[in-house]
Amino acid sequence: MAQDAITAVINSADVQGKYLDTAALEKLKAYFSTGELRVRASTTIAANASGIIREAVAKSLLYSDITRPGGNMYTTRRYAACIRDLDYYLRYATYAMLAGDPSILDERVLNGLKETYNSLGVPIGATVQAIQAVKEVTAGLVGPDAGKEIGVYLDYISSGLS
Ligand SMILES: CCC1=C(C)/C(=C/C2=NC(=C\c3[nH]c(/C=C4\NC(=O)[C@H](C)[C@H]4CC)c(C)c3CCC(=O)O)/C(CCC(=O)O)=C2C)NC1=O
Repeated sequence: MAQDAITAVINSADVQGKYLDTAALEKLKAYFSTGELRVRASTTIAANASGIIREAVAKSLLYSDITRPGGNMYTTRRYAACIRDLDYYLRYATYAMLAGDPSILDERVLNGLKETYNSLGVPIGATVQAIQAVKEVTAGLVGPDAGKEIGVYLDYISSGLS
């Protein structure tokens, strides 16, 4: 089950039958103190998602062998599938950032993804490069602090694929 920063610390305290310890409380403090930042960033990302993806694709994939005949993004259908995948990554990373917890990514994005990519010949290195470009473009838009918050979850997807 996907959880958030609060249920994560509560569940682990409950397993031990204890109140939250100092480390758990510090985690919650960090989560609450960045709350407004994360909510604001998610609003900006939502309003600019398609532009972010377009720019990230231009920075990382366009004019490479991947978009030429024989490349995995060649043909409108496959190009659109790639854009859609990047859109999923940004949207789910935004959910995870709001939750302050990556478990939603394991559950709804990464589960079986690597196997699917391998069986379809979707290049993972190029995908990770594109996700890193999404990270940079997003940080440029939301600023360095919020960029770090969303970056954690885009990196989580990149590592999960690698
Ligand atoms: C929300 C969870 C979720 C994810 C993550 C997801 C990913 C996903 N991407 C797919 C395909 C694909 N993904 C890509 C992506 C790319 N090709 C490249 O060269 C680029 C590097 C890269 C974009 C960055 C492409 C081109 C396909 C189509 C491959 C094919 O059918 O030949 C497929 C196979 C089925 C389909 O075509 O729709 C899945 C399941 N689906 C989901 O439901």
